[in-house]
Amino acid sequence: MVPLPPGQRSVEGFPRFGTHLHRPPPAVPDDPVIAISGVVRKPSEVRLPELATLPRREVVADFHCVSGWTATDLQWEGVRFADFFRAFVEPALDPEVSVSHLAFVGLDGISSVVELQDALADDVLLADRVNGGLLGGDHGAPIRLVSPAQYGYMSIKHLCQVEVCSALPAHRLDRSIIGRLIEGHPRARVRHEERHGHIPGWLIRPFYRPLIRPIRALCAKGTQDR
Ligand SMILES: Nc1nc2c(c(=O)[nH]1)N[C@H]1C(S)=C(S)[C@@H](COP(=O)(O)O)O[C@H]1N2
Ligand SMILES: [Mo]
Repeated sequence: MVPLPPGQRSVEGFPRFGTHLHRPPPAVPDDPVIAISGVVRKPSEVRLPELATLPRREVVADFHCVSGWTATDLQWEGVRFADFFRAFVEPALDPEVSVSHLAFVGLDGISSVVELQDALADDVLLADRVNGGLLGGDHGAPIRLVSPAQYGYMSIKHLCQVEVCSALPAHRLDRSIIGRLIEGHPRARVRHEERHGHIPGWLIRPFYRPLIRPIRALCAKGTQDR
């Protein structure tokens, strides 16, 4: 078995996690689209059936939440984000503009800001299936970003918008007190334990750790319910 990255503990199964766990997952629109906005010549929308023009890819990877739980050996299916970018974003770019970041936005309003180099990594998917079944509401229906090398907060569920940016998009950063306290790292690479924007990963672990036990319990309950 491959050892887990620093500070992670494995859980059974795959819990639903996120910022608004008390709310049900957002409703899936009848004709879902991924809107492309930001520094493009013209904003556009990609309807999900259009993704069928891209090659299907499968990625088996562990999923690491910054709070310290890891769901192991998830089998994701979808299209590579890099293929989506080349097919639907690049043609709309102004040759003068250089892209540095992408903001990913979910139907629940939650977003992440990812450096272009990380978003274009070979194992980053727009996934519509996990572990042999359709992606359900818990895990990001109808489609989500999956970036296995980064902490889970980058992998936006219920993806409905990709904002193309030529600098760090200040309007996407959470400037509230809580937002600053839990501020993510701009790269969030699990291998380097980049949990937080300013505090070293190992130092912040104990503050997240109390969350693991309730999550383990939630997972155990999920297994019983199934
Ligand atoms: N739209 C959306 N995406 C999100 C979140 C969220 O609250 N809303 N939470 C993030 C966090 S912190 C984690 S760990 C993972 C959890 O994914 P899961 O619910 O499929 O386990 O989703 C990420 N993507
Ligand atoms: Mo997370």
